[in-house]
Amino acid sequence: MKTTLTALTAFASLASAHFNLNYPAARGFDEDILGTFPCGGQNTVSSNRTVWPISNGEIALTMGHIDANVEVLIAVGNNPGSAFNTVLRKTFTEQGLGTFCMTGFSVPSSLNITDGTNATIQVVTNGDSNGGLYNCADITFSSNAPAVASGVCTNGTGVTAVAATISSQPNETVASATSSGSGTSAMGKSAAVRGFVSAGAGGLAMAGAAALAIVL
Ligand SMILES: *[C@@H]1O[C@H](CO)[C@@H](O)[C@H](O)[C@H]1NC(C)=O
Ligand SMILES: *[C@@H]1O[C@H](CO)[C@@H](O)[C@H](O)[C@H]1NC(C)=O
Ligand SMILES: *[C@@H]1O[C@H](CO)[C@@H](O)[C@H](O)[C@H]1NC(C)=O
Ligand SMILES: *[C@@H]1O[C@H](CO)[C@@H](O)[C@H](O)[C@H]1NC(C)=O
Ligand SMILES: *[C@@H]1O[C@H](CO)[C@@H](O)[C@H](O)[C@H]1NC(C)=O
Ligand SMILES: [Cu+2]
Repeated sequence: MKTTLTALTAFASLASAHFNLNYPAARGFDEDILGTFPCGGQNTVSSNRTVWPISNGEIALTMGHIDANVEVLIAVGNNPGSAFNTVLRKTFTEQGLGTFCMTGFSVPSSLNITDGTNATIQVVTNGDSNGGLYNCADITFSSNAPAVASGVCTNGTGVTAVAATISSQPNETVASATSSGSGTSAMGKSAAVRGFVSAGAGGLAMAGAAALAIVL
């Protein structure tokens, strides 16, 4: 899938693979190394930080898997490396393909955030059978952060969030998020099978791209 997807970058806006971090702006994106901890291979801090609010922040993703576990963490500082020690949103399960807008983020007061504090947000997801997927966004906190532009942070049709059936982090789960309606344990062989099924359904959703991939 890796090489065919690389050949299909023209379809990127139609059929996004894995997931995209759209807002606050990601450092960059390389889907081939999105599984590289801590920031999907994007190790250089952006020179262009998004001004982001101290309370009621929003994070916009595009989901390329039919379901995925998602967690959001933060590290304070100008270049915090991999010190994503604070959880902003604990692991939950997202369901559905397309745009996904997480709302209501507030930083814990224990972090002593003030206007002008720099930090980096880390979004961890899964959805593939081989561990976590990552991206990061560099921000500057401001209590006067501008509102997110209209249309940037929305939920696609059928995109929703449910409680996760795991308590660990998305990068520590073996398989995809569980689908609603499946009654058995989220771990082990059945989960691995569901992960495979999810990947297949995601591929089918990319109808034109998948057809071209067969030719390639
Ligand atoms: C800087 O970031 C803002 C917000 O993400 C974006 O609108 C703008 O185009 C960026 N500017 C440059 C030069 O990258
Ligand atoms: C935050 O980062 C910007 C560069 O993106 C830098 O100019 C500024 O001094 C930093 N702020 C603090 C408080 O270190
Ligand atoms: C998963 O991500 C968290 C948050 O950044 C990190 O603390 C942990 O070490 C990661 N685990 C693995 C197995 O990479
Ligand atoms: C926040 O400020 C308090 C009081 O000054 C201090 O004890 C604490 O260590 C600070 N926390 C951080 C994360 O800097
Ligand atoms: C998108 O859906 C999630 C999960 O249901 C919800 O928490 C969030 O508030 C929604 N976003 C918007 C912009 O309504
Ligand atoms: Cu993927």
